[in-house]
Amino acid sequence: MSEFTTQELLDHVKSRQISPGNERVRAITARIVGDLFHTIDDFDVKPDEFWAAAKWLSQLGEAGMVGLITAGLGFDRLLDIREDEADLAASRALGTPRAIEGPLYIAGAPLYQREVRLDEGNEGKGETFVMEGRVLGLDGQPVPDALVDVWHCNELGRYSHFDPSQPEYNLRRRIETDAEGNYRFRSFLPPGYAIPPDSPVSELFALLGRHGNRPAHIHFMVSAAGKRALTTQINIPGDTFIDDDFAFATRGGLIVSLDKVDDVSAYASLGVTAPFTRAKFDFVLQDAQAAAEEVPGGRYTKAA
Ligand code: MBD
Ligand code: FE
Repeated sequence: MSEFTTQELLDHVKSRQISPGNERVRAITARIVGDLFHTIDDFDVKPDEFWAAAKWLSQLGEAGMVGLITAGLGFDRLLDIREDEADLAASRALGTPRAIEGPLYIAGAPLYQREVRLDEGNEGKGETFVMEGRVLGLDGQPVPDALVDVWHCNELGRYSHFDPSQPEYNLRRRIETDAEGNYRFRSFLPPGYAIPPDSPVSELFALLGRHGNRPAHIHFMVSAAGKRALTTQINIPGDTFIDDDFAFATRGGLIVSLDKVDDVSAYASLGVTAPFTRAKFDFVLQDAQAAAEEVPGGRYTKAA
């Protein structure tokens, strides 16, 4: 076996091939491995430190928390910034700002026409909240039969499917807009989210001197024929962490205004009997430039 310098080792790692492989994957892997070799050199990383990091990565995967770390280290927001930049570069009109999907979306939530009680089975938890509005095109025209897929955490900041104590699809619903593009739902104002304590993620964040809190938010995936599917979130104003989101996802255009509704007569079908808090919000969708852009669905569905 030959003796290698670090550079020779890197050259070998990059160049060994028994078949062409994939050029892009080869180039990106070579860059990442090279950068890590240099990081280990520059910081004089010791074997114990390297293996502690490798063990941490394994635990992160076993805990199903890779998606939490990507959000917390800014990668999810980075991808949104890059999509925005691509739209600007292509002179593509922007609709409602996109915001990260996060790692907690589940496809296939129960589907309803025009309105729904998102908080079914959660009666009495939190402050009664109704969100309503329309799905619009860039031209301001309503989009009939658009799909509004909505999900948020429970009163303890936990999401169904990731928290075994909650029923299937708790606080997750899909709403199809009516002919005028209207949707509305009743729920409660959710609290913020905090990363699980005693987890690989909290371990790293403690070492970074960072908190792991997200401000109160509600997730949406909005789609319609001929429109580009939109993944976004709205923020509830007044949260301590609104400008200090651990996932860097808060955006100005997505902080809703809350108003108090005293006349509940128009909300009987949602079972509202007392004054409640409301947010009005219209989603504006871009035009799809290719059929693939219309397809809603979680990030792993679309990933190759
Ligand atoms: C969440 O609720 C969330 O939306 C993100 C992005 C990361 C962790 C928890
Ligand atoms: Fe969330």
